Amino acid sequence: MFLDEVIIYCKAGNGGDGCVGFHREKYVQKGGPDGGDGGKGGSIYVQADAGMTTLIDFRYKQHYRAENGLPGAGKNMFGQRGQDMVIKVPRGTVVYDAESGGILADAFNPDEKILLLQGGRGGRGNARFATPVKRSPAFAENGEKTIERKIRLELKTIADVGLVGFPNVGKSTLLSVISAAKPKIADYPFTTLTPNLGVVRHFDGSFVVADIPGLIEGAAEGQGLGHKFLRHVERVRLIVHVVDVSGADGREPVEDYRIIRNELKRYSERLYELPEIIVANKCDALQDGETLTALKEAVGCPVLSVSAVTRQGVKELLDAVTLRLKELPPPEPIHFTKYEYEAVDKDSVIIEQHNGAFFVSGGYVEELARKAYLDDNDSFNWFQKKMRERGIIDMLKERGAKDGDTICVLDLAFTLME
Ligand SMILES: Nc1nc2c(ncn2[C@@H]2O[C@H](COP(=O)(O)OP(=O)(O)OP(=O)(O)O)[C@@H](O)[C@H]2O)c(=O)[nH]1
Ligand SMILES: [Mg+2]
Repeated sequence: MFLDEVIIYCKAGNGGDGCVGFHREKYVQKGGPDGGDGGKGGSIYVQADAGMTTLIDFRYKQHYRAENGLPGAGKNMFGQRGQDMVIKVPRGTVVYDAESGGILADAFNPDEKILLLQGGRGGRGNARFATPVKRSPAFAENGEKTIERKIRLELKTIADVGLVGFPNVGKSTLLSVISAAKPKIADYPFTTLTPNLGVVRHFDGSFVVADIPGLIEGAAEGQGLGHKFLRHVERVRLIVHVVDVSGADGREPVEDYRIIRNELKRYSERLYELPEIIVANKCDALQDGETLTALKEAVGCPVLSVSAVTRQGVKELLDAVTLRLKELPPPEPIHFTKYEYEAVDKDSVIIEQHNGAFFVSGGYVEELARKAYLDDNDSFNWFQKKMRERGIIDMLKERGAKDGDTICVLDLAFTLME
């Protein structure tokens, strides 16, 4: 079974919570804080697996969760990191955030591990929050909770050559004689229902050919099997356009050729502009030489006369393809800007209180905190001034923060002082 589009649900692991702990030892009355940090949650990666050709496995397993980080412990012990999860996908799978449609990854390079969702940050233990004023903080930070994301996988096969043409023109027959692939072949339209791939070895080189279901006029509007399989030739470097010139089906080769060109154009300009080799197939059954001559005149570029059944012209076709591929740039991944999940709303200010400490988060404060350096007085004053200007100090007071309380923003912990 073949499947080229699926929705799955992925969640990176939560970060482990930080620990509140105090050093204990005989004869030492008040040990310092020694609660360790929580472990980072496992991240989710995708990896192209050359052995896979369909997304069918994802129909049976839709939920993917990486392991959570473990909480920190006393004696400054870090919590264990959650294990990452690697989702294997066929080569050529494009990964989208299903809600926004933004592209997250293109599993193009074999075996490359691509980060999809980052595991949650581990919370910091209380040892990290000790300040000269508050030497024994009795609070720690919670680990970051991650959000489950709805992800869409779309397979866009990676091949060098795409076979396109009307149904029944002999595309699959051609694939079967040039490669070891064993596609279904029969004398009726729409024999091929899903793409077939074949590796062609010619002299000392090789290339991959994709054979897709036949197209008909109006494929763009969903006629026949529609356009949906064209995504499997979207990334090829060269189109081999197969036309039946035998006249056996009562078709007009020139018209057939134009209809298919038009459908390619309607699908995408890029596909339309790809270099093309035209194959006049079924030459063994040519009823009237006129059709072939007419096609050659109409298209204004070389047309290769072939018979997939007798193999006449097949070697010449492979020579021509090999030569053409040599001139063409190597295939490359799609160009895209990775979709970034909105971390926090830019204007939001979130104040959380645990065990007497105030945790402030949100786009603006976090940005400030990244710039500030608390050991430097000027920098710290600047930071506080900005917080005050933005009304964040007032918000903290409204929430009950008093002088001497600890305020935490990202990695910074400081004492509120008026
Ligand atoms: N005489 C002759 N018949 C051919 C040739 N190539 C293919 N055929 C026949 O044409 C019919 C259709 O061949 P397929 O290879 O299934 O055609 P297709 O283009 O893959 O068709 P779809 O999968 O429906 O799009 C079969 O009966 C083949 O035997 C050829 O060179 N000469
Ligand atoms: Mg076929």
